[in-house]
Amino acid sequence: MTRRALAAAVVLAVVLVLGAATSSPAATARPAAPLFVDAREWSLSLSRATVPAGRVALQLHNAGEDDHDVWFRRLDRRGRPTGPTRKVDVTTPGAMTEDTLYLRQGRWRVWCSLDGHARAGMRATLRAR
Ligand SMILES: [Cu+2]
Repeated sequence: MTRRALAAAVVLAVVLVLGAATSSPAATARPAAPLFVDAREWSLSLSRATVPAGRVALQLHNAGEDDHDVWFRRLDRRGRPTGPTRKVDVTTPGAMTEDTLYLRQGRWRVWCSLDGHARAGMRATLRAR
């Protein structure tokens, strides 16, 4: 095999390996589970109480008159917050924010982080399983 043919064979092999990599299980995994959150004064309404654990395609719609966001934190078996907080950006009235979150299996506290909003009722619980 000439040096040039060898180089071409190497390039072809690399292309084939990369092609196989892009069709790996990660690319064919189930799509993110949709979750719609409707925020207003003073409630957070979730489109479902349970989502499959894993990727969640979240749509936060602000149906209120003030800014709102939505944060998620996993609860341990005793109901205590554990692990990092997943944060979805502050969303202005009438706007929609889309984000993909990764939610481990378990119970998640969901709330609006703006001052006093959770206390006023903008909180919910979501189960991932
Ligand atoms: Cu709020």
